Amino acid sequence: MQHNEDTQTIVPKNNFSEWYSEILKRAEILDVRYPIKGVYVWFPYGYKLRNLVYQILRSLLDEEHEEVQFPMLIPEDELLKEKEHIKGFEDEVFWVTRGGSTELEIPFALRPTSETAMYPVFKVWIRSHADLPLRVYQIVNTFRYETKHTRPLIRLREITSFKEAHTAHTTRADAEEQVKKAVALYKNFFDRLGVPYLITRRPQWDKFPGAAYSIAFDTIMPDGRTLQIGTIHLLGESFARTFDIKFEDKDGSLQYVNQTCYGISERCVASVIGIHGDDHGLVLPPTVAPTQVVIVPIVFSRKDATGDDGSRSVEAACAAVRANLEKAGIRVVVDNSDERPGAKYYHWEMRGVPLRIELGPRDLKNESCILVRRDTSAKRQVPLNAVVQEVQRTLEDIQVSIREAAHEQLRARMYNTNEDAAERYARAQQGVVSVFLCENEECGQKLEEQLGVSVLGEPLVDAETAENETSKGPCVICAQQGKRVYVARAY
Ligand code: A5A
Repeated sequence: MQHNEDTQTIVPKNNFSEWYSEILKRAEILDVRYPIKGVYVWFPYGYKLRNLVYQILRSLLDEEHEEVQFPMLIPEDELLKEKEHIKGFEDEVFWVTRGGSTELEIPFALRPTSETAMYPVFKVWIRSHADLPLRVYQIVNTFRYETKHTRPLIRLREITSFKEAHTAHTTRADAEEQVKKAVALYKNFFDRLGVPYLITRRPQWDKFPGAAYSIAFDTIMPDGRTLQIGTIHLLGESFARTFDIKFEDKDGSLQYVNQTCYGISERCVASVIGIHGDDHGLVLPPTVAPTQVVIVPIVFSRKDATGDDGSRSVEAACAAVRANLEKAGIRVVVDNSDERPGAKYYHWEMRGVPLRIELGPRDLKNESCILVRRDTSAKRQVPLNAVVQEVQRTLEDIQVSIREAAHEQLRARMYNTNEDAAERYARAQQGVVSVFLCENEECGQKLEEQLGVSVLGEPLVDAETAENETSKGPCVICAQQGKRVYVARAY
């Protein structure tokens, strides 16, 4: 292990855009030097983080879904079948038009999402009510010719880690039930990442192309802009009618299936990085940290390291601590490189390792070591014979406290400024503003223009608070009856 990076301080996080680029590079998450716009390369460390995040997502999905893999190429005629859908995507599709030097008779689209790849096959898979519900997912790359400013992990032209789930049901009620389950699943997922979210129903004029309605998870990034980190769509029968997906019901009649789909991309990794990181680099929740504990031997001479004089060596003590932590299922490394301790601290802090153990000759004499938390920098002396329990307990503490800190940040960026137009404008530059808006698309667009924001939609509240009397009021644009909506500058 050689850490060659310079140890100069990084751009402070309050300059979020530059901080973000610098962290992706210095923590070796993503290499942005690939020569296609919006297309990037995962570094090994970044990919380890990505895999741990997706392992959580996978384990949640595996409870009720089966994993599949569909082709990346979609024949043009299938892609064009669903009129609403293609209207939404036509400007974003990459096309394969040649095989070698031969023009293809039917061009192939690179999937921007896989409804039109999957549903012609659902038609032949689904025969009877006994085949339903069908619940599948895949984690694949998808391609979107994004014209807005591209950004690593946030707005990609090749989305490398697109998790899309697709379900089919006998009734609309069952499909709506699935939407609720998907919301619960995404809540669970983001909770484990310590990423706070707002859940809204998108305005009808901004739903997923082809859906009956769309529900979105958004988080607030440190610059006050929201990032949509997941969406859940009730498709109803629209795709079933287009792709003729029918099942034979118990009474022998043929019925269209009712569908849902829901997706998450590597934006979930961007949210972990953006929300928890600080001026020293990444701060990773223990659940997804590729290395949860780094052990740094503090040695001043060869003798300290190896115990030449017959005393117990620091090296051996570090190896023993590592073995015990590994046995307890903790992801741990010992940094035996030739760097100075300070350079090692810098290296592992940048990578967000939640806990550092420092162990030197003096600690060894006391049969103890020092635990240092990445999130608070708090140091504590811990007896070597209790190190496993102490590490486990501290990792749990860190998980909880970085999640709470993130929720605190989110709450601090939520503003309720229905009354004053100037204040509304000012607040919309800093976070999420809640206002009343009617369902008219023109009012939505006027508001978006006035404030330079996006309408996220109507917040979804728990059943107990649904009666909240302030959820309705006069539209800020036309003064007709409106509903409470969130607006914000969005990525
Ligand atoms: N078939 C459904 C699931 C679908 O495609 N929905 S979606 O278009 O809303 O995409 C799902 C999620 O992928 C979005 O909520 C967003 O978080 C993410 N996403 C969309 N476009 C992206 C892009 N260009 N780069 C990175 N992530 C993107």
